[in-house]
Formats: sequence, C-alpha cells, structure tokens
Amino acid sequence: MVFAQIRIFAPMEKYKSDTATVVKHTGSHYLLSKLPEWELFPAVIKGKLRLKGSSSTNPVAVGDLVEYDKDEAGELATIKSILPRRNCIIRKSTNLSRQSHVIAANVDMAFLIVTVNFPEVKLQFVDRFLVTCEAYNVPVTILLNKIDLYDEGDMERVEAFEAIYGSAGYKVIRTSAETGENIGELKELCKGKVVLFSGQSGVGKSSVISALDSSLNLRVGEISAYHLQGKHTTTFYEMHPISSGGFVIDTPGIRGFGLVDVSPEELSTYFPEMLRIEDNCKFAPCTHTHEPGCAVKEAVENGEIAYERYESYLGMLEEEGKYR
Ligand SMILES: Nc1nc2c(ncn2[C@@H]2O[C@H](COP(=O)(O)OP(=O)(O)O)[C@@H](O)[C@H]2O)c(=O)[nH]1
Ligand SMILES: [Mg+2]
Ligand SMILES: [Zn+2]
Repeated sequence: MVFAQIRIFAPMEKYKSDTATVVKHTGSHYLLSKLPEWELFPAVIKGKLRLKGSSSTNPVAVGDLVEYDKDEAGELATIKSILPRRNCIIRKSTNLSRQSHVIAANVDMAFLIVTVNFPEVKLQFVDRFLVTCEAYNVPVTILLNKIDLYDEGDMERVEAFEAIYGSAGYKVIRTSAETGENIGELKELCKGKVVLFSGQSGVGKSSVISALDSSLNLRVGEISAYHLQGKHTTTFYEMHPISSGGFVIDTPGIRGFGLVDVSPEELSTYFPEMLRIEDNCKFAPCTHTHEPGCAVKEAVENGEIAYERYESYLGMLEEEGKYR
C-alpha cells in the first residue's frame, strides 16, 4: 500500500509517460488529463492532424487518448498523435452531409435518455442512435426518464417502449432526475467508467447528470446549443468527473442523427434481434424485404420482432441506399 501511495504522488513520475485523455475541447484548445487522475492541462494541435481516411469535422474528440509533448515551461502540451480508438459515437447532421462529427471516443457505456412524453420520443432517433452504438462497438443502456411525470396513458407507452426494446435485447431503466428514482443504480453503473449521455433535447440529460453529482452545476433547460447549431457554430463536448466515481460526457442539443458509413448490406446486423436469427434466412445475403423463406420477416409476423423496429430498419435501408 505504501508503495502505491509513493507512486501516485511522486512528482517526477507524473509526466513521465506522455499519453493523456482529451476531456474538453474549446475552439483551438484542448484540455487533457491522465485519467483516472483529474488534473487538467491545456494542449494545442500544431499543423494538420487527421485520422487516416476520416472525413470528420473534428480530428480529436473528447475521450481520445493522445500522445503529447510539453513545452520547456511544462505548461502547454502539443498533441502529436491520436492513439487508435476502441470505439466512438459518430454522426452526420443530415443524411446529405458529407462530413461527420465524432461526439466522443473510447466510451465504456452510452446512456440513451428517452421520454415517452415531454417531449415525445422519436423512435427514428432512438433506432439510429442504437444502430450507431452497435456499428461502432459502444455498449448502450436506455434510460426512460421523467417517470415521475407520467399519467396512465403515458405509462402504457412506457410499457410498450420497454417491450419493444427489452425484446430487442436492450436494458431499459426507469429514472427520474426529480425524485431520484434509480439514480443510485445509475451511480453504480458509472463507477470506474467513462460514460456518455445522449438523447433528444429536453429529455433530461443535464438533469440526470446533475442528479448523479449536484456539484457539477450543469445548466438545465439549456436551449442555447440549439441556437448555436442554427448559426453554424460548433457545439463542444466536455467530460466531468462525478463524486461517486466515473466520468460523464453530456451532449448538448442533437436534433438529427445521421448514420455514418453503415452499408445497407450490414444494416440488419446492427439490429441485435435480427442478427440473432438471420442465419436462418433461406438466402444469404438477405435484405429481409422481399426474399422468400426470410426468418426476419417471419419473426415480425409472429411478433417475435417488434414491428416498430422492423419499420425503422426499412426506413434506414431506404435512406442509406439513396444517399450512397
Ligand atoms: N419532472 C421531471 N422533470 C425533469 C426530469 N428530468 C429533467 N426534467 C426537466 O426537463 C427539462 C429539460 O431538462 P434538461 O436536463 O435541460 O434536458 P436536456 O436538454 O436533455 O439536457 C428541465 O425543465 C428539467 O427540469 C425528471 O426526471 N422529472
Ligand atoms: Mg442539456
Ligand atoms: Zn431475411
């Protein structure tokens, strides 16, 4: 134990290794920290630094592990390279746009927050987000928030939502940032991890994060990100440490969620409930649209696969085919 302490606090030891995680991006500057330590220092990028083959608007994203050099004074770091990503969350603002944006990299878990009312959930958004998580290797859990607000009719929709996504294979947790329902469980899930919170504007991302750690002072009811997008200003993402353990990334107002590099041929493999059974289709590859002996269509007909999910699949298949 004594050895462990000496190591952590020895000053020379601290900057010996030269990799750190990007925790914030503001314009031309980045803030880095050697997680799980939380000691921030500024960094810049000199020249052009691009990931091979990437058409992303941001070469370095929050969560990226980077190699850096420090200047003589040891104050400003220069990012030299980005280490290979374990995973990332990436989107296009519209299907037509060529450029993509990496929201975060190397996340241990994404929490997708939804509400069945205030605002009403858009399944298209949900399914596109989930497909991206599957395609880019990010484990995802759905939080059904504002559970304290719902009347009987809303609760029926809560149950329908849970049935659809539960049978697809996703964990759905009911939460309330207002009453604290299941916030304790959420704290446990965040411990020792870097987690991302995403979801439509107004579902309670900032509120849930504030419920995890009230000292974070995140602005609730913030709509400025929405206005900023309208003015073509970049929105910035930021990581925060939470007192019960772990690091969270809040994402401000995302309106659309366009898929990046998901081909029509592989799309169904990103629907876990389709992936599980598509070996049983008579034809391979099978688009699960018109082919005879299609196991996916059969499962939709007998209710094993939710019709809503199949409909989302068809919609994405058409969209992705159109803009290739
Ligand atoms: N009753 C209730 N209101 C909530 C809950 N979570 C968020 N809100 C409210 O919903 C609005 C939007 O919340 P905010 O956290 O800013 O949403 P964000 O846009 O996803 O970050 C605010 O007025 C919050 O007070 C909840 O669980 N219950
Ligand atoms: Mg917010
Ligand atoms: Zn099929």
